[in-house]
Amino acid sequence: MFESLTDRFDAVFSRLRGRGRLSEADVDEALREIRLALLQADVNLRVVRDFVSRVRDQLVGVDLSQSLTPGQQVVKVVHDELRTILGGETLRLTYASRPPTVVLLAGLQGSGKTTTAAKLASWYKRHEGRNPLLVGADLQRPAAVQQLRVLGEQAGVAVFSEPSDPVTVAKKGLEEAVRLGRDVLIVDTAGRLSIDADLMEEVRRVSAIIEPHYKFLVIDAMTGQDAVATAEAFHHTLALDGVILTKVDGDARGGAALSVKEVVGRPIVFTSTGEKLGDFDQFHPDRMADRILGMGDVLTLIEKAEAHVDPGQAEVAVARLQQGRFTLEDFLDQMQQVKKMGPLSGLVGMIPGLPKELRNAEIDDGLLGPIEAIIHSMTPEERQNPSIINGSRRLRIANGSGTSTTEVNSLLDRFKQMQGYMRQMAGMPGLGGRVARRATSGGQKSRKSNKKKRRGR
Ligand SMILES: Nc1nc2c(ncn2[C@@H]2O[C@H](COP(=O)(O)OP(=O)(O)OP(=O)(O)O)[C@@H](O)[C@H]2O)c(=O)[nH]1
Ligand SMILES: [Mg+2]
Repeated sequence: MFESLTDRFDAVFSRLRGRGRLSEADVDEALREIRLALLQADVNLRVVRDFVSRVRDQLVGVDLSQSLTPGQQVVKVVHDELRTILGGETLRLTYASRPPTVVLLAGLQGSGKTTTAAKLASWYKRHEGRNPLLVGADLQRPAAVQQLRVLGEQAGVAVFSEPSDPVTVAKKGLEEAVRLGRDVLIVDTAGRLSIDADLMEEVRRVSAIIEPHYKFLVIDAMTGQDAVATAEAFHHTLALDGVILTKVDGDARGGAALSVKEVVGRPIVFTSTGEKLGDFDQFHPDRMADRILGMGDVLTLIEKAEAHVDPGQAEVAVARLQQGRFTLEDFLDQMQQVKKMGPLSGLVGMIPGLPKELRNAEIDDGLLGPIEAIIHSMTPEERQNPSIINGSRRLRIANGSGTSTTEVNSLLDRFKQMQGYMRQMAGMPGLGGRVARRATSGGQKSRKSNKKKRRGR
């Protein structure tokens, strides 16, 4: 999401950067381009107009000719306004004093409700240490409850449903959660092709009976402004608490994300970025503004690492790196841990200061496949000590992994190079220590949060 917008902003700001002073004409020109960029990102017209006028007002207040860094001033103002239209502060999710905390998901057909229900349950479990129950209240499609059961199993979360009617299922689901002592209840509901009175009446009745603490609308980012119109209609009936934006991975423009809060008055709470359970993140307006302006999103990257990377293993890996004892086996472990964090192309956008060419480079997760296959085809001894890999071993590995000896060679060369760098870094005073310290403090933090999770259960 936002790739093209990031490029457009990048172009505007690089022209301003390094300028000693900015004339009024420079600012006008920049604002005109920002306006165009937002419109091309499919942002709601009224939102664009307000955005540009607020940026202009703030820039008038700043004497840019006096400022030492006028370009940066403009960036700051745009950043703050972006954060505002994305929702300002991150929505803090709280818990009912009398559990369970009830979450209702509503939305159009195919928007991603059922997938999101399972992802949200998994998020509550993994990140918050909660013990959720899923409720399948979509009885329109015979397969809908089965789909939720399959996804629930993947997430390790129980699913309640029965073939009666949505209102009864929701009510019994709530009773079941109380009986089982579950602290979060997530209710999946039926969707329809277009907004119709039946749909609205049904979710309204489900909502009335379970009185959710959170009513979230699931919308498909790829449908752009239509999604925003949908949100307005649902908000009218249901008084929403927030929006969950799905299929962000397929939406390069980001128009829905940038318009929803201003148009509907309700923030985006989560985004879904792929088909896998872990492709789901809490939405932070400030971090998103950073990302749009090409400043990266280190915090989300760290959180993903904390949720998916085993801190114990990471510590061992760092220690081995420093001692020059990092083997191909460790390399394979690390690669598999990184893969758990989601598609590589999604991670790259979070790294700050990356040149545009790299940020937009097509990163193919498939590239990791042959590397894994090559390492898998090695004997444990070869993984520990690649220097024993001679011509015949090389051929065996290439055949076993379905690659060529050239590919095997290139992996071995790169690995040797990497070991060299690592030994150099470990030899540098200070640096090795810093890496180690960071690894240990990260580990401690994770352990602490695990403890918290256990207490929560
Ligand atoms: N790429 C991608 N696909 C997604 C995402 N979220 C959901 N999908 C896919 O979108 C399709 C529809 O998702 P569902 O969860 O079944 O949608 P739903 O709203 O429950 O649909 P109905 O119950 O029929 O109304 C499925 O194929 C999902 O795998 C996402 O964030 N990214
Ligand atoms: Mg569904």
